[in-house]
Amino acid sequence: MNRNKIWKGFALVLALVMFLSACAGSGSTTNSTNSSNTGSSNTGSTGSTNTDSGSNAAPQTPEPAEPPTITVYASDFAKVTPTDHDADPTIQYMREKSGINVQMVFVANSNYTEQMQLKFASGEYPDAFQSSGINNGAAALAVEMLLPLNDLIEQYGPNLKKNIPQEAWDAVTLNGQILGIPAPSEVKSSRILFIRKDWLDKLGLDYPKTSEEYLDVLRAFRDNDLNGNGEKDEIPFSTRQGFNWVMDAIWGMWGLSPSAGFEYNGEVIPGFAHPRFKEPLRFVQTMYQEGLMDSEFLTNSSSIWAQKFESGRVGSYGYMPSAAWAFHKRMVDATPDQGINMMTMPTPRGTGWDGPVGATFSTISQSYHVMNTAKDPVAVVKFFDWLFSEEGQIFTDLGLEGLNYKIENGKIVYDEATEVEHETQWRATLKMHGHNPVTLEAKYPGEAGEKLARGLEISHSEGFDSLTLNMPPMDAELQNVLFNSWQERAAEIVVNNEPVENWDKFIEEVWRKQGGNDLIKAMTDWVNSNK
Ligand SMILES: [Ca+2]
Repeated sequence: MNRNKIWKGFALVLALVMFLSACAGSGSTTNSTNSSNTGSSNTGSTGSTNTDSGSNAAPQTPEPAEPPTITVYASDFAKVTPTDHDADPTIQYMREKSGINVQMVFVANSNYTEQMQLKFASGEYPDAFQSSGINNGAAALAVEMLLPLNDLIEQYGPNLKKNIPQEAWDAVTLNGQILGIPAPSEVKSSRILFIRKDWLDKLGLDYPKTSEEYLDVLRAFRDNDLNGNGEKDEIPFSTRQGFNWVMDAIWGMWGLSPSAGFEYNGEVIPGFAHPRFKEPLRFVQTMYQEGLMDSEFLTNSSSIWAQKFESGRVGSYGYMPSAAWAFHKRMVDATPDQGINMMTMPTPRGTGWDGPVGATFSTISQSYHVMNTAKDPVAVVKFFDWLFSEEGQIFTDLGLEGLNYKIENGKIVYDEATEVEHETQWRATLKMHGHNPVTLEAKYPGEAGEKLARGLEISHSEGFDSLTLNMPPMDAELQNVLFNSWQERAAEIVVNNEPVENWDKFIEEVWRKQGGNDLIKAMTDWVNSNK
């Protein structure tokens, strides 16, 4: 039976999610955030003050003619990396322009954090390494070894100061100490809805502005054979693997995100435990019951989900604003004869809700951190400052003139095919700056740039805060309560068409007693102590 199959698949997915989060949790148990990053006000004015000194050996002043050397460990982002760094034109250019002899060490993206954990455990310390903030990723495993950068940035980071907004600094700051260099997020509201604009045009409809109008659009997508094959095979809305993050903009019509932290009655609670969560839950139930929602939404893997929208059957889905062009292109490339025009759209306003809509703000896309064992922290800061200069931004976004782009009549003409041809894509791991209109236009001329600019513009016009955005991962059990504990019951209500009012009862009488109260206490305590 179909339902039986759905549940079996869902249980499997849930087990996998729990397994993965348990793995992630076990990695972060060594993370102690009570770090006493005391002392070492390492202003490093000579560029060679070493913190673990005490032995007071004569400072090694480098020869003035030789550029300082630093080692930087970074994920390879699953790209091809240069084999001979000293012969590679991109590495050479970066060293020459920054004035720093950067030694890149690439670590496989698939298990970057685990590998960094092993390196730290064996005493292998790079001068700088990549992470995703100080509460997650590799930096969370070595917080007590991160060098505070406040003074160095003040002295050697004019481009850092100019290009990094306060909310990004906040994501790497602990007790007033700046413990890393954040890459500010290119987007603000982190999720967005996509919709088949060509289907809207065929139907003579505008972008829906309210949740009710959105339902009407989805109904029209269901009933009008818009892919023209004579079958009622359209999937008005599709999503993947339970209530995956790609659905965030649906909850966001009522200003909620399931795992984000919201203040309610003097406590900080996750979005799904908020009484208002019943409204989007009712919306999802309506979608499912009316055949507007992919009936396999509990089990769709990301590749099956992609197959569905790439085949031109899906009318709407959610994803990241930065994919505004890439996802349209994927669909057109896979199904070129349908006249597909996938567009991002502002999040419709949920009935009865007048607060902010969209998704939680994202503040950083990645970060780099200097270890307190670094011999020349000034050189590290200078290198990252160069990455934030216009020259550095053009380098990470567009590569090298003559290799990846040329200048014709004063305009940058970028050739994407050269990236694979010359194996220059590895630069993505050093992309630190946020939105740069010059490189965006060069990289995505015409329709591509227009679609991306629209997605970014919408992303900057909506969204809301999560009070627990920078909270470190909790232990595996609480992580499970936060991400998984609510999903099965919510799916039951949606699929079995149960009264949505049962949700409050579940939260208050079941969920709170099965770990929910502990989670709420952990979230509330963290927010109160980090105000
Ligand atoms: Ca059809």
